[in-house]
Amino acid sequence: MQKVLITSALPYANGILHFGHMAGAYLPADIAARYQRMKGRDVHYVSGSDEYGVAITLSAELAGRTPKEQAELFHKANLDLFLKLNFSFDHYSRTTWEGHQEPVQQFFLELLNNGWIEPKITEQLYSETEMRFLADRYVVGTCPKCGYAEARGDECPSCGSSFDALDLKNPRSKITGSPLVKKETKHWFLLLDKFKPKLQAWLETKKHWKPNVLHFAQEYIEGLKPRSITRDMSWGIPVPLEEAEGKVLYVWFDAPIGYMTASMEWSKKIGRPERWKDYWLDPNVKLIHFIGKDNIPFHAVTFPAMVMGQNLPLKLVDELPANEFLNLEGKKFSKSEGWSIDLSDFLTRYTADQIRYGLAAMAPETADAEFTFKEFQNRCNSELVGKFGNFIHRTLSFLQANFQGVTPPQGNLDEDDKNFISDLKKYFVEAEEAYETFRLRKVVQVLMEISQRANVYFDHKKPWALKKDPSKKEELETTLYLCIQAIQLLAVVASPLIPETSSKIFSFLGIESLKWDDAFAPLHHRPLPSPTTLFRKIEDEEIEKEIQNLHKLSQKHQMQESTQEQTFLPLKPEISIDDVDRLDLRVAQIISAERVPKSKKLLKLQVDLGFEKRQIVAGIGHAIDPDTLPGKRVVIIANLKPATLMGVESQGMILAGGIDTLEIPSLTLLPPGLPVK
Ligand code: B3M
Ligand code: ZN
Repeated sequence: MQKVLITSALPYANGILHFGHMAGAYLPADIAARYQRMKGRDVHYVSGSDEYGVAITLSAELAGRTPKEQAELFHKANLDLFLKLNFSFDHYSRTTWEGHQEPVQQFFLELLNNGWIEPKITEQLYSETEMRFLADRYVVGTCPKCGYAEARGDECPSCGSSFDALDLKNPRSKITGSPLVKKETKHWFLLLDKFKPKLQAWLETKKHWKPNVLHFAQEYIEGLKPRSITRDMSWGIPVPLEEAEGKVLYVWFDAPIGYMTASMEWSKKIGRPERWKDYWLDPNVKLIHFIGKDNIPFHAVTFPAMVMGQNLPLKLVDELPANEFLNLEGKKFSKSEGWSIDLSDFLTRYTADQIRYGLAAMAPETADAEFTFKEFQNRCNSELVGKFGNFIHRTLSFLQANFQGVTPPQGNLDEDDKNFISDLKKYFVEAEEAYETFRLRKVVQVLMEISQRANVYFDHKKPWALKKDPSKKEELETTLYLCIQAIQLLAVVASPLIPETSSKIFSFLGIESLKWDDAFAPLHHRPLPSPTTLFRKIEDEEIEKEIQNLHKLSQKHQMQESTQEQTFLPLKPEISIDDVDRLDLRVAQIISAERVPKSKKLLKLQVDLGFEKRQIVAGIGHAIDPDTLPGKRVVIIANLKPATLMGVESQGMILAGGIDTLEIPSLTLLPPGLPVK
């Protein structure tokens, strides 16, 4: 049996996936997996969250969370979205699961032992203000290839190039904006240039790949250089060498191995720990990576090179159907600019199948494409309701009204019937070709052609007229029989694309499901249940509201950005009332205040709690004159562990809403020592 191994790019667990991602790397994979299973093939379909690397630490830092908290949050959120959209993963893993580390380190060690990795003392970008090396997304600068000014340290979102942060012009810190300097440190390099002949020969066998993917890969191979695969940071898979303490592997080194470790985790889960090998070590398996175009260099060149350097005969990618980008209403999706649709919110108003259908119809397969609400409405209404749903509904209602819901026998076929069947068979072949070559727009198109053709047949045969003429009984039965046959075909062809709807249609036909090749299976004399509505119509007002909401959201973001960006720090992770309860807040009266010698900021305060006196060191001296403080009443944290600041003991902490509001007026009336609620 043909084995098929399907992967979707592991999304970074640093944000919620949007329509663009779904249409690019995710929905096409699920549709392929479902189709391949219907073909009776042995399918293994995995993905998972990419949780290491700077993409996570940086976004966590900006959000005031730990990398672990950040990854946890978005792993759950994205998995939730996938489930709501009815994704059929065999397993959805995450790169922080405990079984990921060892195989990744093993990968590294084999490449090292086989001479494909070398250490080198190099200069890396260092921030003197932050006192740390910065790499990848911590660095912004001008793209060496296209001149885009906001390129990231390892890749350019504008032209898709992938490079080293040192290649950027005018590099600066993403966090502080400060310029970066070069400083020496030791790193390990994957000698990509040495793989060039192997990679070139291998790519020769991939002539059937999409031109965009193939050209990108070929051009990229031309300029291959050794590439650093280690980083000076702590969030990641440790480099498995003693001399590399404190260094981790670059996220693009560990992430693609995550496909394989996802299969390992799945194997463990199903209690057959060696099962992953049936997919990863069998040369007859077909491996398909579904990705967005920005991930082409890593999947067409870097990861294959890493695989080529292993001792185990691991699978190399066979198909790489990378998609282009999906835009939204004329602009790029941008969460930060509020130009985005919250998918989980959208899913409360529209069904998973409506969204799957809309995305497939607008998929960016050969060029960047656009998602518009109007087109979404139009596709859902005039196609799903008007053509597809209408044909199914009119046929099955007719059957209920005139045949007591029982499938009639097929009689002799006339020319119209024969033409109808032959067209249906032709469309079926086209649909199969489209699925085999991952062309979702074509699938959508064929599905509508079948619906359209079936409606034309129904109209032409006029069953409502045939039923009035008893001599036409057999013709009427045959017409109905063939229409139900067409419904069965529609259910099969639609199944990978809109699985929930297909299940419903199958249930209308009194069956659970069908294999792909059984699409024309004969329909025996069977009683069918009454059909229900498949799709609701989307009203103009709903779509107007969607468009208005998008514009409102983006305006809100623009306003917030101008006022908020510099002024407010992001909120810290949520705490519970129990956390608050642990603070003992008391009113205290300041007795005296003086400066701590040699410090600009620190003041030494003596305060009276009513039941005892305390010394507190407060960092407010740069903004307040100590002479104004004696006599004032403030709130302090009275159970804070004492600390020593510049040699002076501090037995508590003053709460201040800001320097100007150090004194909270209503409290000045309260006696010292009172607990604050
Ligand atoms: N996490 C990039 C991305 O989400 C990266 C893909 C990894 S696939 C091994 O676009
Ligand atoms: Zn660029």
